[in-house]
Amino acid sequence: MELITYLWQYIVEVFGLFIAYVFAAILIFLILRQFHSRKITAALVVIFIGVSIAFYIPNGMPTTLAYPLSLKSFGPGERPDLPLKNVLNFFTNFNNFERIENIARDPNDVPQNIVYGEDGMIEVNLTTTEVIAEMADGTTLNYWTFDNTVPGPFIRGRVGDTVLLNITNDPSSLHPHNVDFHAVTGPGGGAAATIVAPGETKTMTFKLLNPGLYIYHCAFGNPGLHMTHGMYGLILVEPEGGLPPVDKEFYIVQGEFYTEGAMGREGLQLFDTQAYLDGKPEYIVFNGKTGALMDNMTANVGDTVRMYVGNGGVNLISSFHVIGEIFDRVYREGDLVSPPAEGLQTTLVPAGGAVMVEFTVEYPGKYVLVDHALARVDRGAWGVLLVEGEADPTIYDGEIQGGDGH
Ligand SMILES: [Cu+2]
Repeated sequence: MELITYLWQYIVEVFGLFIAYVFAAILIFLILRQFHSRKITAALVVIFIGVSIAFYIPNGMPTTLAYPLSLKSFGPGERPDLPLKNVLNFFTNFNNFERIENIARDPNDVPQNIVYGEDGMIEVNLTTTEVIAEMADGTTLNYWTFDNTVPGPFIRGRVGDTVLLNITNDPSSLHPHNVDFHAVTGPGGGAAATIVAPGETKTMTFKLLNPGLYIYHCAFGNPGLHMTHGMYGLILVEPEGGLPPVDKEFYIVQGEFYTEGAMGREGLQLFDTQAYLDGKPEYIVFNGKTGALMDNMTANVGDTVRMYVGNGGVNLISSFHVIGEIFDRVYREGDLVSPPAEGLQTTLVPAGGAVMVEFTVEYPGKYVLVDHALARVDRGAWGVLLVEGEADPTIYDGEIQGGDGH
């Protein structure tokens, strides 16, 4: 019954279509009877059926039902759609999927003290899951995650460290998963050694050879399909000696979600393969859902703020900008080896890449983070850093009205 409440919009749509179609056929039949000719009737019925098959069914059906059976992919992996068997499994198992209250990873969730084993190893445990959660009020998605949030956990190490990774695929999952760390040197960035079927666990170790800020993501089957369900996160490899201390660190990852229903449509939203191939996401968000970063990032005047910003993609490059601030240092594309760029307004975050930015906050107020390709803000790509403290009128003096002032 719960499934019906999630799907009622589709049911109404299909029901409406069905009624219209049946009555169109009846109407044509009634008109034909006026001819009193079996031959004409038979010919026109055949034409009606032929036109229906050739034109109406592929074009007039809601795209949800037009399952892309004929889809071709020229990629090295699987097609970017879900096997029909898995779609049916999804609906049969719908009530067994865990419901996650808030899919968004807390942007403050950056580990500060790494615990090393006696052998100098860092242990990382990841669980891949498939869950139901809200993208926006009333709009629900089937998310695939690392550890039940988007992005997955922030992993932090230092160059020369060895990571002992345990990856478990939750038994309730319908798909195998794995993990490709862009920080890993070797086949698939780890993906080749971490494929886990539902209920399975795999262990591997890898050495962090290169400092930098890196994306990790699921790369099983069609990797983009898994990533646009939410399977990505960041791994930081600090350079020798570590990064200089700052007052605040935040963890933000942009991502795209391709849904059958238009932006804002309520109910369960199914994955739209065509929109994915076209690169036209309905939702472009920071940390997995709309409004994820509205009221959870704060700093005080005088603080140095560091933001680790990733882009799970899979189609768009982010133009990351903080309204009312200038980045003092930008570690472009996550490069922690070269000297940073200084005094930048907007920086690019490639799909499957990251950037580290630092700035000191000098004046209190609300600072809005955006992808400055601004139509994406309407699709969800924004957040707020609230800065509190003394206002210095030599820096900014004016009556602050609505909007982004407060
Ligand atoms: Cu996956």
